[in-house]
Amino acid sequence: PHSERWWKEAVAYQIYPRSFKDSNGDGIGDLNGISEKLDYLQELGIDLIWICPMYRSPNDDNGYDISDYHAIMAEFGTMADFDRLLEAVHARGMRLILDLVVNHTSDEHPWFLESRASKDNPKRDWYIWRDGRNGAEPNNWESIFNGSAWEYDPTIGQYFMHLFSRRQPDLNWENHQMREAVYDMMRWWLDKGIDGFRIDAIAHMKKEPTLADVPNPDNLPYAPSMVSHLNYDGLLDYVDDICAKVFNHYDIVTVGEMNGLDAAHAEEWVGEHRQRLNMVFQFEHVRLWEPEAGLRPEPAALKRIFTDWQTALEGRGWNALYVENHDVTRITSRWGDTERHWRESATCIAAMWFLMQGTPFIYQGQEIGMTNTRFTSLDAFDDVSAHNKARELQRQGMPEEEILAFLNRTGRDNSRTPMQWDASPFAGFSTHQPWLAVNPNYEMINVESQLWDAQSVLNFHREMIRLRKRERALVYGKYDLLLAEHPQIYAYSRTLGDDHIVVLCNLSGKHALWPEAALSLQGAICLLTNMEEGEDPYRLRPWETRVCKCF
Ligand code: TEU
Ligand code: CA
Repeated sequence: PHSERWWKEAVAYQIYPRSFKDSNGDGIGDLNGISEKLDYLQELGIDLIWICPMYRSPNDDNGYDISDYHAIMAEFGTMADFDRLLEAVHARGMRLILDLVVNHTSDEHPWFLESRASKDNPKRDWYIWRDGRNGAEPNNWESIFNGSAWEYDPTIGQYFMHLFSRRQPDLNWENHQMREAVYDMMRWWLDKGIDGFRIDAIAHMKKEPTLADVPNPDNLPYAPSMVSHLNYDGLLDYVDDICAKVFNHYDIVTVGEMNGLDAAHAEEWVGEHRQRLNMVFQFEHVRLWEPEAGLRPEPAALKRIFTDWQTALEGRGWNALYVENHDVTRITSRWGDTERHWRESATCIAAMWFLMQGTPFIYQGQEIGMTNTRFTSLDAFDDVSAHNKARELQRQGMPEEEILAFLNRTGRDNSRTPMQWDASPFAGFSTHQPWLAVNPNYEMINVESQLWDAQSVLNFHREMIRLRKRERALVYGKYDLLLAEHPQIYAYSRTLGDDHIVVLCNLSGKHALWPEAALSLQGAICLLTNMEEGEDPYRLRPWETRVCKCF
């Protein structure tokens, strides 16, 4: 059994502030916009809010390039606005966590400006500088955002490492002075009273120490140099240092963004007795989708990955549950069927991931079934990584329409379009043309139209959240996979003491049946469903989900 913690019982909601709500009509979401919508979030049943970076930033990567950790991005408001937001969240009994971006800073951060100024600057070693090799980059590592991971800086004539954009130089975590400065910054926010952090790109903080080339004989498109900085040996020593010096002194929740971790090693990160992180956002189910983005995964693959994580951590550590965020496409477009079964697939997938063991994180707009958008020109994209990718594909000679189709299918901007609040111009997000075009389907998909529709995706989420709060088995209960071999149905149970709840999801556009002998629903009571009751209890219609209490 699991120990009881507030953050295990919480339902979390991720806000991408630029796209959530614009309060002052400049087309850009802001902190006061978030404050305006707290009633909405509370009514939905949210207890924990994570806001993506709202710090001072030149916005090369929408705030993930921070130039001042102690200031608010001018477009988002002021520190007073932040303090008011934090207070209002707490007044409602909700909690707020921030994005902690310390793998890198902006190239406009004063630390970097000092570091680049001269070789003997005391902060030179706070970043990763190397001489070139034969007039070229120090090694063949690639940036996650395409191109070399090195940028030449003419001031001194050395290169600095950037795993993301060239305007996001990587901090050197081997340097203890730098660490102490970062720890002071963390304490500053925690002392202000925030409730924890989501730790950005934590998987990449440790680099292979010799910075050796990584051979790529086959010219693989997916950066092979990842092996030298993704969950690299010794990374946990950094984590232990952060926890010992900062996190463990506060009653907070921490979630690491942890690509490159599999279920077999999850316990090392979140095993409760280890006093490291509380949870990680693992990537295995997200990466099912690479590199052939657009193909819906087989239910078998989803079952394997989620079941591995559920089983590995049972009684030992806690999962963070999610299927959407600001870096991936919308889940109904990715795993569901927006053409024929938009509402059914949005709700069916919701029950599937949300009711497992762990703290669920809903991404803004997911609760109304927002879908991928469609841009008609490359200029319409905002994301720095999309533009880098487009340039690379252009160089490879891919025709423009194909690039457009590829980015429309895979691009991160799909999940960054403005939140669709109502059917008025600009979807009620703003009174002004937004920084990124509203998804053209906002007249059909928006909060207002779903509020009073009992069958809506929004009300399904609301009911599902209420159900989780009512049934402790859905929080602390043990997970067991059911109908393991069924090709269409993802089914599992949650058991706590005498309580036994079964979640059934037909992840397909076809009817799905199973024999009663494999899973009996005798005497079961239906707690939640996305359809009217059918005639046959052992048949699920396309994208039907049913959550039942069994006796
Ligand atoms: O994303 C980082 C991220 O997704 C990597 O950890 C991942 O391993 C990589 O994309 C491989 O697919 C975070 C933020 O969520 C993202 O928005 C930022 O752009 C990025 O860090 C840089 O700060
Ligand atoms: Ca604004």
